[in-house]
Amino acid sequence: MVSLFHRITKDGKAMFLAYDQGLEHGPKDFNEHNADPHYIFQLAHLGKFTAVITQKGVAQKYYSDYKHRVPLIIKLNGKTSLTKSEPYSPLLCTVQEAVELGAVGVGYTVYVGSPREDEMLSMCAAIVHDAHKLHIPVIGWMYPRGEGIVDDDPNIVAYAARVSLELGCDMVKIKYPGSVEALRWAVHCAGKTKVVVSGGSRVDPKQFSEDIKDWMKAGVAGVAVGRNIWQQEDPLEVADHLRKVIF
Ligand code: FBP
Repeated sequence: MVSLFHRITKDGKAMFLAYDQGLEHGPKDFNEHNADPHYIFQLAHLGKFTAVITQKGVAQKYYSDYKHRVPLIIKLNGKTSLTKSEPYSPLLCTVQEAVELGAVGVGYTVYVGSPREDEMLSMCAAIVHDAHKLHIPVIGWMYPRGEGIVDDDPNIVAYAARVSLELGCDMVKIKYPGSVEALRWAVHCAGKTKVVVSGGSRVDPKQFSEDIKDWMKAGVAGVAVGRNIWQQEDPLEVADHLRKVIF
């Protein structure tokens, strides 16, 4: 049987280029080159990423030129970093709209532990229902957040990974919980839901490749990385290293 995520993986492995930071963090993450979505889609294509992740607006205005070159995942919710209210990420795009824009996968953030977690959990479950009817895989961005929540606490990261399985997500994106053992436990708890790790803020490229080697040892399916690619001086070189480590 063809897997639900065969269009966004290669040999069961994922190497996603994340580019939703324009909404999540704003232009402080960008320079003259990477502020331009064309630069990113080109990079995703030349760097042989298995998919690129954007919000719907970027997809609407730029993706048509790259449709047959790199698969698209649309992030269905998002928020800016300007608000100081409790962690909540509203829905901005439906599964149907995402598919019409060419997406072959969708992503949705749940801030596990937020006082508004209930809204995000039920929305995520509804998205899984809609997406699966269209044979579209769902990636849950499961980020523990809220008062008193330590977001890289291994038990909480494993809990977040498990939540994605309970909701029916096909993949879950988590942050590195600080050790290979903790990551391995999160992968185990996620069961048949595949785990991808997010990149985080930019580090030395050699260090980054070493980190990813460790993550792969824990049994993850791959990475969903943004700044550690498109903020680097030579992003294609980093992508080459990444491919060697992942595949
Ligand atoms: P990076 O690899 O650049 O960290 O991107 C991963 C990601 O999950 C993005 O998809 C998202 O925009 C960002 O991190 C959100 O990070 P945070 O909520 O920690 O600011």
